[in-house]
Amino acid sequence: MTREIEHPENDDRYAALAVNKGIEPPDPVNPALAARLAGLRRRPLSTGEYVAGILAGSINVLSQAITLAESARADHQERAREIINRCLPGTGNATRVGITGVPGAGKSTFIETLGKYLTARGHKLAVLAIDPSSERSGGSILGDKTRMEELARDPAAYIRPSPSAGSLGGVARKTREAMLLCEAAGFDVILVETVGVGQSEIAVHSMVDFFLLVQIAGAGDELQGIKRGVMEMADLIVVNKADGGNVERAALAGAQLQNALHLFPPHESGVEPGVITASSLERRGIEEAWARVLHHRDVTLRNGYLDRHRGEQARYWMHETINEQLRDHFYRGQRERILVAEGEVSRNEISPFDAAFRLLDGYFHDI
Ligand SMILES: Nc1nc2c(ncn2[C@@H]2O[C@H](COP(=O)(O)OP(=O)(O)OP(=O)(O)O)[C@@H](O)[C@H]2O)c(=O)[nH]1
Ligand SMILES: [Mg+2]
Repeated sequence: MTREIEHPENDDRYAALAVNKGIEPPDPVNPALAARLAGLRRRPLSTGEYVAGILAGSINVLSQAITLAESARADHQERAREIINRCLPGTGNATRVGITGVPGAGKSTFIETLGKYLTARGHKLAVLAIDPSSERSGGSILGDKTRMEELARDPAAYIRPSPSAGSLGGVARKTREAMLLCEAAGFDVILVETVGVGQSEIAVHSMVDFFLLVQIAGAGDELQGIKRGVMEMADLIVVNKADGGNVERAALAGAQLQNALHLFPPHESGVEPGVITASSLERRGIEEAWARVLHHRDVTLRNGYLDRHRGEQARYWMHETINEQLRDHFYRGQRERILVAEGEVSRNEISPFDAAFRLLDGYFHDI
Protein backbone atom coordinates (compact mmCIF):
# COMPACT_ATOMS: atom_id res chain seq x y z
CA MET A 1 0.00 0.00 0.00
CA THR A 2 2.60 2.51 1.06
CA ARG A 3 4.54 1.39 -1.94
CA GLU A 4 1.74 2.63 -4.14
CA ILE A 5 1.44 6.01 -2.44
CA GLU A 6 5.12 6.69 -2.63
CA HIS A 7 5.65 5.58 -6.15
CA PRO A 8 2.54 5.04 -8.31
CA GLU A 9 4.81 4.03 -11.14
CA ASN A 10 5.62 0.86 -9.11
CA ASP A 11 2.14 -0.45 -9.95
CA ASP A 12 2.38 -3.83 -11.56
CA ARG A 13 1.23 -2.27 -14.80
CA TYR A 14 4.64 -0.60 -15.03
CA ALA A 15 6.64 -3.57 -13.82
CA ALA A 16 9.55 -2.68 -16.03
CA LEU A 17 9.86 0.69 -14.30
CA ALA A 18 10.32 -0.39 -10.69
CA VAL A 19 11.58 2.57 -8.66
CA ASN A 20 13.14 2.07 -5.30
CA LYS A 21 12.59 4.43 -2.39
CA GLY A 22 15.40 6.98 -2.25
CA ILE A 23 17.47 7.88 0.78
CA GLU A 24 16.75 11.14 2.58
CA PRO A 25 19.64 13.51 1.90
CA PRO A 26 21.49 14.39 5.11
CA ASP A 27 20.80 17.83 6.61
CA PRO A 28 23.57 20.10 5.32
CA VAL A 29 23.63 21.91 8.66
CA ASN A 30 25.23 20.27 11.66
CA PRO A 31 22.14 19.69 13.85
CA ALA A 32 24.01 20.30 17.11
CA LEU A 33 25.28 23.64 15.84
CA ALA A 34 21.87 24.60 14.46
CA ALA A 35 20.27 23.90 17.83
CA ARG A 36 22.91 25.96 19.61
CA LEU A 37 22.49 28.91 17.24
CA ALA A 38 18.71 28.73 17.53
CA GLY A 39 19.10 28.69 21.31
CA LEU A 40 21.38 31.73 21.16
CA ARG A 41 18.92 33.57 18.98
CA ARG A 42 15.93 32.75 21.13
CA ARG A 43 17.41 33.38 24.50
CA PRO A 44 19.11 36.71 25.13
CA LEU A 45 22.44 36.32 26.89
CA SER A 46 22.61 37.24 30.54
CA THR A 47 25.01 39.99 31.60
CA GLY A 48 27.28 37.35 33.10
CA GLU A 49 27.31 35.39 29.83
CA TYR A 50 28.17 38.54 27.90
CA VAL A 51 31.06 39.32 30.22
CA ALA A 52 32.35 35.74 30.25
CA GLY A 53 32.06 35.52 26.45
CA ILE A 54 33.92 38.77 25.90
CA LEU A 55 36.68 37.94 28.38
CA ALA A 56 37.05 34.56 26.66
CA GLY A 57 37.59 36.42 23.37
CA SER A 58 34.40 35.34 21.60
CA ILE A 59 33.95 37.58 18.56
CA ASN A 60 30.31 36.60 18.33
CA VAL A 61 29.55 37.77 21.87
CA LEU A 62 31.76 40.84 21.45
CA SER A 63 29.80 41.86 18.35
CA GLN A 64 26.50 41.38 20.13
CA ALA A 65 27.68 43.48 23.06
CA ILE A 66 28.78 46.29 20.75
CA THR A 67 25.40 46.16 19.04
CA LEU A 68 23.79 46.50 22.45
CA ALA A 69 25.96 49.52 23.24
CA GLU A 70 24.97 51.08 19.92
CA SER A 71 21.27 50.54 20.44
CA ALA A 72 19.05 53.52 21.21
CA ARG A 73 16.86 51.46 23.55
CA ALA A 74 17.19 52.46 27.19
CA ASP A 75 17.20 48.85 28.45
CA HIS A 76 19.94 47.93 25.96
CA GLN A 77 21.96 50.94 27.05
CA GLU A 78 21.64 50.00 30.67
CA ARG A 79 22.68 46.43 29.99
CA ALA A 80 25.64 47.62 27.90
CA ARG A 81 26.77 49.88 30.73
CA GLU A 82 26.68 46.98 33.14
CA ILE A 83 28.69 44.79 30.76
CA ILE A 84 31.29 47.51 30.14
CA ASN A 85 31.65 48.17 33.85
CA ARG A 86 32.28 44.53 34.56
CA CYS A 87 34.75 44.30 31.66
CA LEU A 88 36.62 47.41 32.77
CA PRO A 89 39.37 45.60 34.70
CA GLY A 90 40.24 43.84 31.42
CA THR A 91 40.70 47.11 29.53
CA GLY A 92 43.53 49.59 29.17
CA ASN A 93 46.23 47.24 27.94
CA ALA A 94 45.93 48.06 24.25
CA THR A 95 47.82 50.61 22.22
CA ARG A 96 45.17 53.01 20.95
CA VAL A 97 45.91 54.79 17.69
CA GLY A 98 43.68 57.32 15.94
CA ILE A 99 44.03 57.75 12.18
CA THR A 100 42.68 60.73 10.32
CA GLY A 101 43.11 62.43 6.95
CA VAL A 102 40.98 63.80 4.14
CA PRO A 103 38.77 61.45 2.12
CA GLY A 104 40.90 59.41 -0.25
CA ALA A 105 44.20 60.09 1.54
CA GLY A 106 44.59 56.35 1.93
CA LYS A 107 43.61 55.80 5.57
CA SER A 108 41.90 52.46 4.99
CA THR A 109 44.70 51.20 2.73
CA PHE A 110 47.26 52.28 5.34
CA ILE A 111 45.29 50.47 8.05
CA GLU A 112 45.11 47.34 5.90
CA THR A 113 48.87 47.34 5.36
CA LEU A 114 49.73 48.25 8.96
CA GLY A 115 47.13 45.75 10.18
CA LYS A 116 48.64 42.87 8.22
CA TYR A 117 52.08 43.88 9.46
CA LEU A 118 50.83 43.77 13.06
CA THR A 119 48.88 40.52 12.91
CA ALA A 120 51.90 38.86 11.27
CA ARG A 121 53.77 39.81 14.45
CA GLY A 122 51.22 38.19 16.72
CA HIS A 123 49.12 41.24 17.57
CA LYS A 124 45.34 41.13 17.77
CA LEU A 125 43.95 44.18 16.06
CA ALA A 126 40.57 45.90 16.22
CA VAL A 127 39.69 48.54 13.63
CA LEU A 128 36.91 50.94 14.58
CA ALA A 129 35.59 54.03 12.85
CA ILE A 130 33.89 57.30 13.67
CA ASP A 131 31.77 58.65 10.88
CA PRO A 132 28.86 60.74 12.06
CA SER A 133 27.34 61.51 8.64
CA SER A 134 24.73 59.04 7.47
CA GLU A 135 25.38 59.25 3.74
CA ARG A 136 29.06 58.66 4.19
CA SER A 137 28.80 55.76 6.58
CA GLY A 138 27.17 53.59 3.91
CA GLY A 139 30.04 54.48 1.61
CA SER A 140 32.67 53.86 4.23
CA ILE A 141 31.42 50.41 5.05
CA LEU A 142 31.52 49.58 1.37
CA GLY A 143 34.90 51.23 1.00
CA ASP A 144 36.32 49.44 4.01
CA LYS A 145 35.16 46.09 2.73
CA THR A 146 37.12 46.55 -0.46
CA ARG A 147 40.06 48.52 0.97
CA MET A 148 40.58 46.13 3.86
CA GLU A 149 39.82 42.96 1.99
CA GLU A 150 42.77 40.98 3.33
CA LEU A 151 42.48 42.28 6.85
CA ALA A 152 38.77 41.48 6.87
CA ARG A 153 39.66 37.82 6.30
CA ASP A 154 42.40 37.82 8.94
CA PRO A 155 41.24 35.93 12.06
CA ALA A 156 43.48 38.13 14.24
CA ALA A 157 41.72 41.29 13.08
CA TYR A 158 38.26 42.58 13.89
CA ILE A 159 36.79 45.37 11.76
CA ARG A 160 33.74 47.18 13.02
CA PRO A 161 32.22 49.98 10.92
CA SER A 162 31.15 53.27 12.49
CA PRO A 163 27.97 53.24 14.56
CA SER A 164 25.20 54.60 12.37
CA ALA A 165 24.49 58.29 12.12
CA GLY A 166 23.67 60.37 15.15
CA SER A 167 25.20 63.28 16.97
CA LEU A 168 28.99 63.21 16.80
CA GLY A 169 29.16 62.97 20.59
CA GLY A 170 26.86 59.95 20.55
CA VAL A 171 28.70 58.19 17.73
CA ALA A 172 32.05 58.86 19.38
CA ARG A 173 30.87 57.62 22.78
CA LYS A 174 29.67 54.38 21.22
CA THR A 175 33.01 53.93 19.48
CA ARG A 176 34.82 54.46 22.76
CA GLU A 177 32.61 51.83 24.40
CA ALA A 178 33.31 49.44 21.51
CA MET A 179 37.02 50.10 22.05
CA LEU A 180 36.82 49.12 25.73
CA LEU A 181 34.89 45.95 24.87
CA CYS A 182 37.49 45.02 22.23
CA GLU A 183 40.28 45.49 24.76
CA ALA A 184 38.49 43.26 27.24
CA ALA A 185 38.22 40.66 24.46
CA GLY A 186 42.01 40.63 24.17
CA PHE A 187 42.71 42.99 21.27
CA ASP A 188 46.02 44.67 22.02
CA VAL A 189 46.03 47.24 19.21
CA ILE A 190 43.04 49.46 18.47
CA LEU A 191 42.98 51.61 15.35
CA VAL A 192 40.23 54.22 15.08
CA GLU A 193 39.73 55.72 11.61
CA THR A 194 37.92 58.97 11.06
CA VAL A 195 37.62 61.14 8.01
CA GLY A 196 39.37 64.46 8.58
CA VAL A 197 36.80 67.00 7.57
CA GLY A 198 35.29 68.24 10.77
CA GLN A 199 35.08 67.83 14.50
CA SER A 200 35.43 64.08 14.51
CA GLU A 201 39.22 64.29 14.82
CA ILE A 202 38.81 65.87 18.21
CA ALA A 203 36.50 63.07 19.27
CA VAL A 204 39.06 60.50 18.14
CA HIS A 205 41.89 62.38 19.80
CA SER A 206 39.99 62.17 23.06
CA MET A 207 40.07 58.36 23.05
CA VAL A 208 43.50 57.40 21.69
CA ASP A 209 47.10 57.49 22.92
CA PHE A 210 48.63 58.31 19.57
CA PHE A 211 47.21 60.45 16.79
CA LEU A 212 48.31 59.82 13.23
CA LEU A 213 47.51 62.13 10.35
CA VAL A 214 47.62 60.72 6.81
CA GLN A 215 48.48 63.41 4.25
CA ILE A 216 49.14 63.29 0.53
CA ALA A 217 51.67 65.30 -1.39
CA GLY A 218 50.83 67.72 -4.12
CA ALA A 219 48.15 69.69 -2.39
CA GLY A 220 48.75 72.52 0.03
CA ASP A 221 47.41 71.65 3.44
CA GLU A 222 44.65 74.23 3.04
CA LEU A 223 43.50 72.23 0.02
CA GLN A 224 43.51 69.11 2.10
CA GLY A 225 41.13 70.72 4.52
CA ILE A 226 43.33 69.94 7.48
CA LYS A 227 42.98 72.57 10.12
CA ARG A 228 45.96 73.81 12.07
CA GLY A 229 44.39 72.37 15.19
CA VAL A 230 44.45 68.89 13.71
CA MET A 231 48.08 69.19 12.65
CA GLU A 232 48.89 70.39 16.12
CA MET A 233 47.32 67.27 17.63
CA ALA A 234 49.25 64.88 15.37
CA ASP A 235 51.96 62.71 16.93
CA LEU A 236 52.95 61.56 13.46
CA ILE A 237 52.20 62.78 9.96
CA VAL A 238 52.42 60.13 7.29
CA VAL A 239 52.78 61.50 3.76
CA ASN A 240 51.14 58.60 1.96
CA LYS A 241 51.26 57.57 -1.70
CA ALA A 242 55.01 58.18 -1.86
CA ASP A 243 55.35 55.87 -4.84
CA GLY A 244 55.67 55.96 -8.64
CA GLY A 245 56.23 59.48 -9.89
CA ASN A 246 55.19 60.87 -6.54
CA VAL A 247 58.24 60.02 -4.46
CA GLU A 248 60.01 63.36 -4.77
CA ARG A 249 56.92 65.43 -4.22
CA ALA A 250 56.14 63.40 -1.13
CA ALA A 251 59.63 63.98 0.25
CA LEU A 252 59.27 67.71 -0.36
CA ALA A 253 55.85 67.82 1.27
CA GLY A 254 57.31 65.89 4.19
CA ALA A 255 60.07 68.45 4.66
CA GLN A 256 57.57 71.31 4.51
CA LEU A 257 55.32 69.67 7.06
CA GLN A 258 58.30 69.02 9.32
CA ASN A 259 59.09 72.73 9.21
CA ALA A 260 55.50 73.63 9.90
CA LEU A 261 55.48 71.38 12.97
CA HIS A 262 58.25 73.48 14.53
CA LEU A 263 55.82 76.37 14.73
CA PHE A 264 53.64 74.55 17.22
CA PRO A 265 54.32 74.35 20.93
CA PRO A 266 55.97 71.09 22.09
CA HIS A 267 53.66 68.19 22.91
CA GLU A 268 52.75 67.57 26.52
CA SER A 269 53.62 63.92 25.99
CA GLY A 270 57.29 64.82 25.88
CA VAL A 271 57.68 63.19 22.44
CA GLU A 272 58.37 65.39 19.43
CA PRO A 273 55.88 64.82 16.62
CA GLY A 274 57.42 63.60 13.37
CA VAL A 275 56.82 63.28 9.65
CA ILE A 276 57.53 60.25 7.47
CA THR A 277 56.73 59.31 3.89
CA ALA A 278 55.05 56.01 3.13
CA SER A 279 53.34 53.98 0.47
CA SER A 280 50.50 51.85 1.73
CA LEU A 281 50.27 50.19 -1.67
CA GLU A 282 53.95 49.29 -1.83
CA ARG A 283 54.11 48.63 1.89
CA ARG A 284 56.84 51.13 2.64
CA GLY A 285 57.07 53.31 5.73
CA ILE A 286 54.76 51.03 7.70
CA GLU A 287 57.47 49.64 9.94
CA GLU A 288 58.76 53.10 10.71
CA ALA A 289 55.26 54.35 11.53
CA TRP A 290 54.79 51.52 14.00
CA ALA A 291 58.24 52.12 15.50
CA ARG A 292 57.14 55.70 16.21
CA VAL A 293 54.01 54.47 17.95
CA LEU A 294 56.04 52.10 20.12
CA HIS A 295 58.61 54.77 20.96
CA HIS A 296 55.79 57.12 22.00
CA ARG A 297 54.30 54.38 24.15
CA ASP A 298 57.65 53.64 25.81
CA VAL A 299 58.34 57.25 26.67
CA THR A 300 54.82 58.08 27.87
CA LEU A 301 54.63 54.94 30.00
CA ARG A 302 57.85 55.96 31.71
CA ASN A 303 57.12 59.67 32.14
CA GLY A 304 53.57 59.07 33.39
CA TYR A 305 51.90 60.92 30.55
CA LEU A 306 50.02 57.86 29.27
CA ASP A 307 48.21 57.33 32.58
CA ARG A 308 47.61 61.03 33.10
CA HIS A 309 46.25 61.45 29.60
CA ARG A 310 43.94 58.46 29.90
CA GLY A 311 42.62 59.76 33.21
CA GLU A 312 41.95 63.10 31.56
CA GLN A 313 40.15 61.34 28.72
CA ALA A 314 37.99 59.33 31.12
CA ARG A 315 36.94 62.55 32.85
CA TYR A 316 36.22 64.16 29.50
CA TRP A 317 33.89 61.28 28.57
CA MET A 318 32.10 61.49 31.87
CA HIS A 319 31.34 65.16 31.28
CA GLU A 320 30.50 64.58 27.62
CA THR A 321 27.99 61.93 28.60
CA ILE A 322 26.39 64.17 31.21
CA ASN A 323 26.11 66.99 28.65
CA GLU A 324 24.67 64.70 26.01
CA GLN A 325 22.09 63.20 28.35
CA LEU A 326 21.04 66.55 29.79
CA ARG A 327 20.68 68.05 26.35
CA ASP A 328 18.65 65.10 25.05
CA HIS A 329 16.39 65.13 28.08
CA PHE A 330 15.82 68.85 27.88
CA TYR A 331 15.07 68.93 24.14
CA ARG A 332 12.83 65.86 24.26
CA GLY A 333 10.66 67.29 27.01
CA GLN A 334 10.40 70.88 25.82
CA ARG A 335 9.72 70.49 22.12
CA GLU A 336 6.55 72.55 21.95
CA ARG A 337 7.69 75.31 24.27
CA ILE A 338 10.88 75.58 22.22
CA LEU A 339 8.89 76.00 19.00
CA VAL A 340 6.86 78.80 20.54
CA ALA A 341 9.97 80.47 21.92
CA GLU A 342 11.72 80.19 18.55
CA GLY A 343 8.84 82.12 16.96
CA GLU A 344 8.99 84.82 19.61
CA VAL A 345 12.75 85.16 19.30
CA SER A 346 12.63 85.33 15.48
CA ARG A 347 10.01 88.07 15.64
CA ASN A 348 12.19 89.93 18.13
CA GLU A 349 9.41 89.87 20.71
CA ILE A 350 11.72 88.51 23.37
CA SER A 351 15.49 88.39 23.73
CA PRO A 352 17.19 85.04 23.06
CA PHE A 353 18.65 85.06 26.58
CA ASP A 354 15.33 85.69 28.21
CA ALA A 355 13.74 82.96 26.09
CA ALA A 356 16.50 80.52 27.03
CA PHE A 357 16.16 81.25 30.74
CA ARG A 358 12.37 80.92 30.59
CA LEU A 359 12.68 77.54 28.88
CA LEU A 360 15.27 76.36 31.38
CA ASP A 361 13.17 77.58 34.31
CA GLY A 362 10.17 75.72 32.90
CA TYR A 363 12.30 72.59 32.49
CA PHE A 364 13.70 72.66 36.01
CA HIS A 365 10.25 73.35 37.37
CA ASP A 366 8.91 70.24 35.59
CA ILE A 367 11.53 67.81 36.82
N1 LIG B 1 49.50 55.20 -5.30
C1 LIG B 1 48.96 54.96 -4.12
N2 LIG B 1 47.63 54.92 -3.98
C2 LIG B 1 47.11 54.67 -2.76
C3 LIG B 1 47.92 54.47 -1.62
N3 LIG B 1 47.13 54.27 -0.56
C4 LIG B 1 45.86 54.36 -1.00
N4 LIG B 1 45.84 54.60 -2.33
C5 LIG B 1 44.65 54.72 -3.18
O1 LIG B 1 43.90 55.86 -2.78
C6 LIG B 1 42.51 55.61 -2.89
C7 LIG B 1 41.81 55.91 -1.56
O2 LIG B 1 42.26 55.00 -0.59
P1 LIG B 1 41.48 54.70 0.78
O3 LIG B 1 42.37 53.83 1.58
O4 LIG B 1 40.11 54.24 0.52
O5 LIG B 1 41.40 56.15 1.39
P2 LIG B 1 40.63 56.65 2.72
O6 LIG B 1 41.45 57.76 3.25
O7 LIG B 1 40.36 55.50 3.62
O8 LIG B 1 39.29 57.19 2.11
P3 LIG B 1 37.91 57.47 2.87
O9 LIG B 1 37.63 56.31 3.78
O10 LIG B 1 36.93 57.58 1.74
O11 LIG B 1 38.06 58.75 3.61
C8 LIG B 1 42.38 54.17 -3.33
O12 LIG B 1 42.17 54.14 -4.70
C9 LIG B 1 43.71 53.57 -2.98
O13 LIG B 1 44.06 52.48 -3.80
C10 LIG B 1 49.35 54.50 -1.80
O14 LIG B 1 50.15 54.32 -0.89
N5 LIG B 1 49.79 54.75 -3.07
MG1 LIG C 1 38.51 54.78 4.49
